Amino acid sequence: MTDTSVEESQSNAAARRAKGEFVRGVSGFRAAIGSAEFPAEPGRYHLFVALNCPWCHRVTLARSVLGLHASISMDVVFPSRTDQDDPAGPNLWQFAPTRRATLTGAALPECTLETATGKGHRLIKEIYAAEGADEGSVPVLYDKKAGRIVNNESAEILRMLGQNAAALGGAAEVDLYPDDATLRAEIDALNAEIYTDINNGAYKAGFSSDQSVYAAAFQAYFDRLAQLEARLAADNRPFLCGDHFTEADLRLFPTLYRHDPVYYLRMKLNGARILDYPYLWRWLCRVYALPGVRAASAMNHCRQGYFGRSWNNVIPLGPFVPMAYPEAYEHPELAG
Ligand SMILES: N[C@@H](CCC(=O)N[C@@H](CS)C(=O)NCC(=O)O)C(=O)O
Repeated sequence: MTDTSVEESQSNAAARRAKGEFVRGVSGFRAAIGSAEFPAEPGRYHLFVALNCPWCHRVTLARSVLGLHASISMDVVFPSRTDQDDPAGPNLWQFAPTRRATLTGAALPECTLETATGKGHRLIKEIYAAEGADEGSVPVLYDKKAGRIVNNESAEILRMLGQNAAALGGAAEVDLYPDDATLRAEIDALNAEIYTDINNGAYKAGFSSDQSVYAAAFQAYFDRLAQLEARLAADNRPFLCGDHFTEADLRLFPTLYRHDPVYYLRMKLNGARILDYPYLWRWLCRVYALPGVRAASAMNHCRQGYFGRSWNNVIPLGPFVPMAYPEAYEHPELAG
């Protein structure tokens, strides 16, 4: 059975796609750090990410809040994919640290070359091709010692970084998935709802070409936001499961961080802003203020990456009322 906190059901996927529904595919590499094949060792593992990609944002957040900066290296692709005239074809993630971003007119300082395989690949696709795989998605967790991909499913990467944080050389006192059966069941249930209606739901709203699929995703997204707002409001709890930041908070954050400045417009999620939900807004600011979160979040990459050819590569600049983003996230008092 599909774990709906990790990936969506693929039943009738071809027919659903033909009808205009965006159906996310299944990731092919599913091994785990901590196994005999991939032991947990500091300095051995590497991440390939796009900072605009919300699935990558999960793993950059985990790396950062768990204090794994020094022990897990990372390369960052350019947020816009290859153009139509690229010799390898369009829509591919590429390492291009000198490419100019249309948003700023300059290179993006976070972008890197590929430094982990020893081959200096230009494209993510080439890293997969070296293992005979025809995939091209990010994030990718890579074993530098074995020269192999470990896993390319963000939900699993996030979980294994948390579970192996100490052995990997993590420095922080953060436990994203504490060893308590009741709490784990609560986190798992939230993860599934948040994945289906919010994280992946945003893509269903923005990338499906069928009005009724869009309308259902729009409704489910805002219903879930209202439910999460009520959950936080009920006892004024700081985080989704109470007093402590957990995996459920971490997985909600990338979507809400993008909502007002990007998704409201790009994903046609213009029902309301997060700023219109006082408890969710204050939660967003609270998470943003946690050590490591701001450093793992890159608003310029998010803006640059979502407005490609069909938006003329021109990036909307707002909102600036009541304040520009992401600076607004330093102001919990902005919401009612
Ligand atoms: N299940 C994957 C999905 C990742 C995913 O969809 N990544 C997108 C970027 S936001 C991607 O790389 N798509 C390009 C492709 O699949 O070729 C995960 O969560 O890790």
